[in-house]
Amino acid sequence: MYLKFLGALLCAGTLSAAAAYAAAPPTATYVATLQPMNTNVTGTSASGEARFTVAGDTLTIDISMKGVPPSMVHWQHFHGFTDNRDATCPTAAADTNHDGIIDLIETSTTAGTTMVPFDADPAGMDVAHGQYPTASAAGTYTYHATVSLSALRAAFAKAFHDQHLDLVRRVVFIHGVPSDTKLPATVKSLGPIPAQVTLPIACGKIERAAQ
Ligand SMILES: [Cu+2]
Repeated sequence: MYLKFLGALLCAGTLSAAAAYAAAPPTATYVATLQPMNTNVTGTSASGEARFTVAGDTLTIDISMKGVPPSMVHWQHFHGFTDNRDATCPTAAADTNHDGIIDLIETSTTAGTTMVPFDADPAGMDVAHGQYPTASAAGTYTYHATVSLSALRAAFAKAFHDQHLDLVRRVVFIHGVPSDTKLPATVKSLGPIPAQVTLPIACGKIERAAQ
């Protein structure tokens, strides 16, 4: 009688543990370690981390930066190739016009195109008009956003005819030097956007991380 009761108890315990495990959403974490770029222009060494956590339909994005030009807005995105080639951060070789600066256009050979903005509404995918973070007077900032993965995938598919965000094939760029920074005319930007706004100041390749 006692053994039978114990058996039922163990069985019920195992079942409830299994149910709890099944109910927990699968999670995956991706991290990009951001290394400085164009330090000869910034005069600082921008570095930090971008962390992406996927849990069910929620993508949580956390970016933490230091050493960025202070008291100004910094554009930030993931860039990649629309044919899903593997994007990498540019090296000195990307400076094809040899002006000593790797501008946004020169990043395209290794990193592709601007894709998803880390602004107030990433799924809105409005790169040029997004609300991006402002650095403190000490040159630091943190960014936190939660995004519906299905909404982001739908917006991504509309823009790039591809449903796959494919984070591990993307790189994160942080941009921006003060608007009064003198840049040679050889430093190119995107359309009418000033080169000071789009100048890359840090880059990191997104990699799958252990939990
Ligand atoms: Cu960008």
